[in-house]
Amino acid sequence: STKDNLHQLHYYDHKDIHRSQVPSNKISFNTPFPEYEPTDFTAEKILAKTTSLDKDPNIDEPDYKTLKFNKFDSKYGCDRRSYHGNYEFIRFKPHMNELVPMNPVGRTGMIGRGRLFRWGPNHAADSIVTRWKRDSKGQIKTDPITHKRILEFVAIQRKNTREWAIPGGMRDPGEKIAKTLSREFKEEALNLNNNNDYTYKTNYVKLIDEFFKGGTEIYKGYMDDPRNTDNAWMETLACNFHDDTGDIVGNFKLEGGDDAKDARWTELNSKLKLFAGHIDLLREVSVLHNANW
Ligand code: RP5
Ligand code: MG
Ligand code: MG
Repeated sequence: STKDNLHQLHYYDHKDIHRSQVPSNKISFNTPFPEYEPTDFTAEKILAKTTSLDKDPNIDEPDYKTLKFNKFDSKYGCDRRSYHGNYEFIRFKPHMNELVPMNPVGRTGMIGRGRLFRWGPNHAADSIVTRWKRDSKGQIKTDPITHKRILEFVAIQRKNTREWAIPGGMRDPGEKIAKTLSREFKEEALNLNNNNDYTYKTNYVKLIDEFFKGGTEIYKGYMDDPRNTDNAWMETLACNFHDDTGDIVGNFKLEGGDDAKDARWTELNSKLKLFAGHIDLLREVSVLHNANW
């Protein structure tokens, strides 16, 4: 099922830092793996000391002990709960006493936080905005083989990996998840942060906020993301916002912004090659609308 796919671990490499190999039968932390020597990696940017609460302290800082794991941590405005229930803890290294969150899916070949800001779950939200594919007369197109109607979704191209993806991003401290969904879409697919036309922007924002009230939850849980480590991982809430008539989103002027370099309407089907586990989210959307896949 989709949920199982999303729990896969693909062992993506970080640019020049390589994960140690984990055979598929040794992914689970319950399986003994005494030879396991994970790469210890936390990016410079994450390690750099700061007073900002956007980023968690390192294990050698006194504040590390004050983090409220498996709880909502009000000091950081950060939800440290996993969608999969309470996560467990593991020694950072076998000879060390410090305990760190343990990836609920299993070993990734890497310890530390990699490029992630938080220990444990790092919460994100993904907006799957869809409409029917139509011909010039406005008729919905169907697939010649399956005879099912074809959906289109808004895809963005990520600046960091150049891969196409669903627009989405990290939940800001204290932010409601519904806000994350619309904010990231406005930033990445509409580039509204860089639009100075005030009238255009306010009208547009009203339209979009209204449209974003009618979402359907597609998935919430672990995301098989290239940044995941044994101690820090992505979890996401994905929502579908569907424009059945095409009259609302049809007016959206797509433009990549923030961490996206491009944004486009893209046919939704099983042949897409997308970032992380995003293809599995789209499959669920095709099922929801009984659309071609
Ligand atoms: C993925 O990373 C999520 O599905 C979401 O799309 C994304 C959030 O990270 P950034 O886009 O902020 O890098 O796991
Ligand atoms: Mg973003
Ligand atoms: Mg993003």
